[in-house]
Amino acid sequence: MRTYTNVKDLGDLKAAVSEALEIKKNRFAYKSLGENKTLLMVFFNSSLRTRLSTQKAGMNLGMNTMVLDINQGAWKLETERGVIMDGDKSEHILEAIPVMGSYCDIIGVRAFAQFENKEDDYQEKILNQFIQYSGKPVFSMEAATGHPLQAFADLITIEEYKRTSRPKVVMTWAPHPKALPQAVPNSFADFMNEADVDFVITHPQGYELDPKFVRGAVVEYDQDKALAGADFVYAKNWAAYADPNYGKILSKDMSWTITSQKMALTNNAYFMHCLPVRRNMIVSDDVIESPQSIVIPEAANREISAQTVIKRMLESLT
Ligand code: AN0
Ligand code: CP
Repeated sequence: MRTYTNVKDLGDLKAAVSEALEIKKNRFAYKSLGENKTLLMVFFNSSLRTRLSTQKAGMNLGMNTMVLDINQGAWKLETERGVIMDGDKSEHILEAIPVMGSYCDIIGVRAFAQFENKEDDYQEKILNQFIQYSGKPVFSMEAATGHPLQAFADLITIEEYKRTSRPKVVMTWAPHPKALPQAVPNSFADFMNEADVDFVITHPQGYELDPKFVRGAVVEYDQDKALAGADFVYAKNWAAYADPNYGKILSKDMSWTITSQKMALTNNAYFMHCLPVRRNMIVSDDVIESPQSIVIPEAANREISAQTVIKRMLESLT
C-alpha cells in the first residue's frame, strides 16, 4: 500500500477488518517487519489520539518513530507556488516535504481543512503534495476531506459490538460552538457505504455533505425518525459543506444533542464518537458515561487501524 486516504485503499474491506482483528489478538507478531524503518508523523493541527495511537502502532511493528509539529518549533511553511516569500513564512513546502521524506520510510500527515478555499480543501492540496513530493508512502492522519484511520477504527468497533449481521448505523449531526471540518463524517460515510450495515445520515437542512461521500446513504432530516431502531448512534458535528455557506455554522440547535431521551428511541444502541467531544453540546454526561457508550474501545481501536495500515505499507517496501 503506497497511500492511505480513503476506504478504497484498503481493497477488500472484509479482509482488512479480519486482518485488523488478527493484529489485535497479537499486536507484536510483526515486530521485525519495521526493524530499522522510520515512521515520521507530521502534524499541522493538534491531536491526542492520532499522535499516541499511531506512534504506538509504529512501535508495535518495531519501527522508530519521529513526530514533527509544524506549528511548534518548525519553520512556518509557504504552501503556494509563485509567492514572493517576504512575509513570515521562512520555508516552502516544496523543499520541506522532500527533506522530510529523506529522513524516513513512511509518512503520516495531519492537515485539516482550512475553510479558506473549498477547492483547495477538497483537492487535498497539502496531503497530495506529500504524496507527490516525499517519495515515500503517505497516510492521512486526518486531512482536509477525510479521516480514514478513524473510520477504519469505527468499522472495527462496529464489527466487534454488532448484535445482528446487518446493524442499523445512524450518523447524526450535533451542535458545537466552533466550525469543524467534514473529514470525520465524510470518511465514516465512505466506510459505512461499503460495509454490511443499514446506514442513515441525519442533520439539519443546510448540512448536506459532499455527494461523493454520501453516495447511496439514506438522508433523513428528522433526527427522531432516523434514530428509531438504531443499533449504533455515531454523533459528530461538522460545519456546512454546501455553497455559499462552506465552513460556516448554520445552527447550534441543542435539540440535536444526544441525550438519554434520544437514545430511548433506538434499539438500545451503542453510542459512538471519534473524540474529542464537548459534553452537553454533542452528548449528555449520562449518555457518554452509560454502559452503551463505546467511545473508549473505539479510541483504543485507533491503534489497531493504524497498525494495519502501517503494516501494509511496510510490506510494500520490501
Ligand atoms: C476535529 C474534527 O472535528 O475534525 C478532530 C476530530 C478527530 N475536532 C476538533 O477540532 C474538535
Ligand atoms: N479522533 C482523533 O483523531 O482524535 P485526535 O484529534 O485527538 O487525534
